[in-house]
Amino acid sequence: MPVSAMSDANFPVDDQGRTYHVECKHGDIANRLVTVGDPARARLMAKKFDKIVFEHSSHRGFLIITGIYRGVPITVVSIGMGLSMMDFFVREVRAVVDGPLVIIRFGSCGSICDAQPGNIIVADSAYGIMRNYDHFTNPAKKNEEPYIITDKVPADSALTKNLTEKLKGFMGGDKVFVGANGCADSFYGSQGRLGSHFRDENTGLIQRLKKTYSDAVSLEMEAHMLYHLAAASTDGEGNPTIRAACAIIVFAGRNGNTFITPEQSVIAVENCTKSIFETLYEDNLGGAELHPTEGSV
Ligand code: R1P
Ligand code: URA
Repeated sequence: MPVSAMSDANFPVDDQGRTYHVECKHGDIANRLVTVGDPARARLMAKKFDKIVFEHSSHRGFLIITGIYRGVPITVVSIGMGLSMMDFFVREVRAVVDGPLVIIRFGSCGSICDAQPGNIIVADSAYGIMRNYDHFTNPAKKNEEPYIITDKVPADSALTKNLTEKLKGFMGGDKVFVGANGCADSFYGSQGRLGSHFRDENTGLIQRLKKTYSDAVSLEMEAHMLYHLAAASTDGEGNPTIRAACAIIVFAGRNGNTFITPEQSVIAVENCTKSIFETLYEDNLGGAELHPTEGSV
């Protein structure tokens, strides 16, 4: 249940202006954001803050932690999994923050390149992979491809460049890979995982992705929605208001059927947190805020 009564069916908010799902209001969220899937990852990141100034868990599973890092406010939000959760997050934080937003997704993925579990992939672009639902249930559409692959949407190039440099500095250059990320609407069928309980028709899917995009490196479930909404964001005059990038830890090695160990995960989260916070600390919000301060959250 929401914490209090809502008004406005078009964009529901409570009597204090709190959004319906993320439950954030003006003043809760910084212009510099990190979004993660797992609340435990958000809490580990928050340990690197000098202090925490706001924390809230929403009834729909969003965890918001706003803290101060080297004098600069940064908000970490854990959103759970999938395209809809990214959509809720981006639209609801956009509604309660004035000025530009810079958002770095810090997630996990499966590698379809040489990157091994524990390595980091920077998604310099992302594309969608959707099950073509009608293909499976409408005999007239049986000839269509079982999966729809969208065009690539680029990440913000300056943000990606700085993030990649920081990750290479903290992790070592040989552990950081850059390329196109496939963002699927399932962990299973549309990431080419095989099983016998459903007709998924996906045995050749990963090969098709690599053929479509020679720089295809990884598979996860939110990056394309983030880049798409950043590209579709507008200040009313056609100028985008959101810049975005992604650093994703390889959890599953899809080529060699390997998986990350807990120890590798701890090291990766530690080094990525430093890299992401330093990248956000140095970002000047496109010149909108050259001297960020603690009081500006
Ligand atoms: C699947 O296990 C989840 O892990 C990945 C996928 O995108 C999906 O959300 O990212 P997170 O670790 O950020 O949740
Ligand atoms: N997250 C995904 O979406 N896929 C993987 O293989 C690993 C993490």
